[in-house]
Amino acid sequence: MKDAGPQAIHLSDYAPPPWLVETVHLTFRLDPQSTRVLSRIRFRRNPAVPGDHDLWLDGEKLTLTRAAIDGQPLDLVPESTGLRVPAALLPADGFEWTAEVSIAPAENTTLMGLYMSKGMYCTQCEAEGFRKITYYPDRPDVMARFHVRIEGDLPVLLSNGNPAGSGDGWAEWEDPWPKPSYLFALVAGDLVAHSGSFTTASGRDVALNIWVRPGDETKCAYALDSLIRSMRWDEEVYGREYDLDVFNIVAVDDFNMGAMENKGLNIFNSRYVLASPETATDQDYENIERIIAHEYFHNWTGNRITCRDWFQLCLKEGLTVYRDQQFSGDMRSHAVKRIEDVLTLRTRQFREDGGPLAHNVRPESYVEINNFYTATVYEKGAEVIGMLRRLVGADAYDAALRLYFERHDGQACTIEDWIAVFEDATHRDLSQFKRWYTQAGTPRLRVSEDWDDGTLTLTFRQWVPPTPGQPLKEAMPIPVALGLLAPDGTEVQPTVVLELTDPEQSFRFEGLAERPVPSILRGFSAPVILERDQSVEERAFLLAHDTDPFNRWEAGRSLARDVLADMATNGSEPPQLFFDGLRSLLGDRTLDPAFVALALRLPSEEAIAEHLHGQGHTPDPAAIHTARRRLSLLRAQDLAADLGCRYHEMMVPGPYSPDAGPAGRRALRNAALAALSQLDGGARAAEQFYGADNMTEQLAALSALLEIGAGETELAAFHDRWKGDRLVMDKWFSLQAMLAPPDRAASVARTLAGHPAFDWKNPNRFRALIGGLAANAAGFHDPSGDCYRFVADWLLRLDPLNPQMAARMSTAFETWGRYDGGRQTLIRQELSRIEATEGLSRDLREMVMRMLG
Ligand code: 0A1
Ligand code: ZN
Repeated sequence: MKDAGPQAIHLSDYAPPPWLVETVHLTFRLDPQSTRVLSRIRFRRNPAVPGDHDLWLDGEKLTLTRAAIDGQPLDLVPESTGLRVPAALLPADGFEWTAEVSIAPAENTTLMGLYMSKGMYCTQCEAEGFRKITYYPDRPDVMARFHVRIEGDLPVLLSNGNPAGSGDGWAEWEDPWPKPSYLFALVAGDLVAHSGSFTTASGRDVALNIWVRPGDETKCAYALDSLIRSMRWDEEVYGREYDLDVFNIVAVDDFNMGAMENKGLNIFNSRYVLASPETATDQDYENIERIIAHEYFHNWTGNRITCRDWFQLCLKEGLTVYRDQQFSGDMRSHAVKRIEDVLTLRTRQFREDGGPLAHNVRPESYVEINNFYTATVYEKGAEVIGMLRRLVGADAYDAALRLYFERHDGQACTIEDWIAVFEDATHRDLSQFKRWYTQAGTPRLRVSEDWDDGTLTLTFRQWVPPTPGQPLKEAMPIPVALGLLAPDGTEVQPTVVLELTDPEQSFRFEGLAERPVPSILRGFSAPVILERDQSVEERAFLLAHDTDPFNRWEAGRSLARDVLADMATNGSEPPQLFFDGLRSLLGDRTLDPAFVALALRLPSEEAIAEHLHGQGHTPDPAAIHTARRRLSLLRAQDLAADLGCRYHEMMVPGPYSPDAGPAGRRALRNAALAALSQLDGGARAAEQFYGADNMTEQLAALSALLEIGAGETELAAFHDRWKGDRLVMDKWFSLQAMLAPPDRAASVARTLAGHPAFDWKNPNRFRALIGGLAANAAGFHDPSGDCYRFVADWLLRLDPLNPQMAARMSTAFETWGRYDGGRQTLIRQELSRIEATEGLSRDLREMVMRMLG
């Protein structure tokens, strides 16, 4: 790998802060062009760092008006990244720093620090946004108590912690819990609240408010309900109570990510708060529930116990994702949730792990930390926690977590601390397990079977491919959950967890009457790629009989993937057994409709490309697209009667409810609709589109129409109906970009970019179009290279305004190495063009350099 650049920061260079902060008093005099920020900060010496040290305060784009130490004015010349106060000026036993700076929130387009969104002031400080607000040691291992005063002519003035007084044009907030600066937040605006309350297990009353722009308060009920369920769940399952008198959530339209866990004042992308049956899909509701839970759970895993430095990001993110996955499973269906989570892991994380951006769950260096809020840190980070729980068992996991909260409350910790807690609680040596944090790449696991006179021997061989900077790998500890099924479908070996530790290992199962069919990696017990030579018959058998719902789904999935891979590479025809397997699934009324809907979903074109690449082929996006469409059509023809039946049966009567039951029925019904639309010219879909009283059914109908090349009238009708709703219009943009025919994708995208509603400075809208196009695999990779140019042009346009977003979206190009020489050249040309651009942000530059390798 090329060096990430001169400014790379390395984990091995970590040094504790010589100065710690006790208390912070901030006063904000709000003004769009010139907000004054007054700070009074009490510093004390860090006893762990002997000697005399300068005081380094981070600060970016700040205008310093005055600064003093213990009231003595200082004459300091700021550097571009902060201020240095020489040790000689610092009283040895501590001092009070005071300063005044001015900033211009209305000019801040980066959406980091203090910025404005539709007349509302709001902040985003993770990871390093606080330094755009005032001079401060902006690092997570400096934790302090904050007192905030906000002065401004706006009805609602919010910050972290508990209210500490308010009057006309001012409000004060006091946060009793020491926190790092990245958890600071401020919001001011003309907002209204949808309110509720929660009484904690120990009887503390907490006021809950969801703050939105006037008019949106009717769309907050589900978010509030999700918050209350999250609070109860964290008490019941993890014994964690909330620790302030108020919990505020604010929805903003301009936000780079999903949401942010600021102490007592979570700030959300409005798409993960606002929902009504008419405007939000079942998927939106599920996301709201999940993200509300995620941010709430951070109160303990992230806020009370935080990260020592940003290399430890997975300490809070992996664990919190794992906790939100457990929560969603408890609220809905564990089987369905697990399949959905694995689908996300494979689409986003395996893709990352297999390309030039692969990195450890705990990275060892970075140029721009914002580039490491990745699927690897989040989703693989969560898988690592799941494996740990599988290895030590549920009770030991609970004991370890109790110890973690007890031992580390109020601290800024590392992965070493986390592992030590598990070692101490279980008396296990987890040094090999730590490789999951320090070795990148998705392990491949090859299994072979040997049957001899009542004994089945399974031999596992593991291999971790090289990744940037890590040519050689060591063996990973892999928990393999496994069961055995007799030929009549009965389970002769219930699930056991085998612990692989060596490059090659065999396991024997003796005394078997007949040769069983092994069901391997049940529940997807480890984030690995399992390679297995398995007949179509055996897969169909597991699809029909596996008692593990994940592997039952997986059997159908791998069958579909192999069928598609064959069709795309050698034009073969799908086996009848494939359709028969699906028919019996479709006809099984004992199965959860949500599960059946997932089993009917064909692997994405992206997933097939990745699989083919892994098998040593060069994927052809056009051939994959054609094969997938053809299989979809053949399947619809073969199953037409059954699909028609299920379509009618799965109608959901009565008023809309986002619960898992009715949502699962709609999922199956809409899967049937998409299939049937290939046969009926879109008649049913058009009928559903015009008759729908909820967005789930309306959007699914529109999507079914677009997929068969119809839907022009409906697109226009949809636009007219929803042009006033930003979140729904995002769907209108992304659907068209995603489903445009491959040879027209670039022109559709250009037309959309020219649409007056294409407000490209809004992250959700930008992502809808550019992300939608990148998800249109055959379109994006059209051999003309037109889409590559289009996306590169837009990244270059966005970069000066919002580098974080531009860098994120550049991952559209991360798979370039999979494709043929022609496409590789075209993509590298675009990446090189970006790299050569003058004034490129550090964010985008780092990404492009890593992708070019
Ligand atoms: N900690 C948040 C993610 C987050 C990170 C950076 C942000 O900057 C724009 C915003 C949010 C979470 O895990 O939800
Ligand atoms: Zn998080």
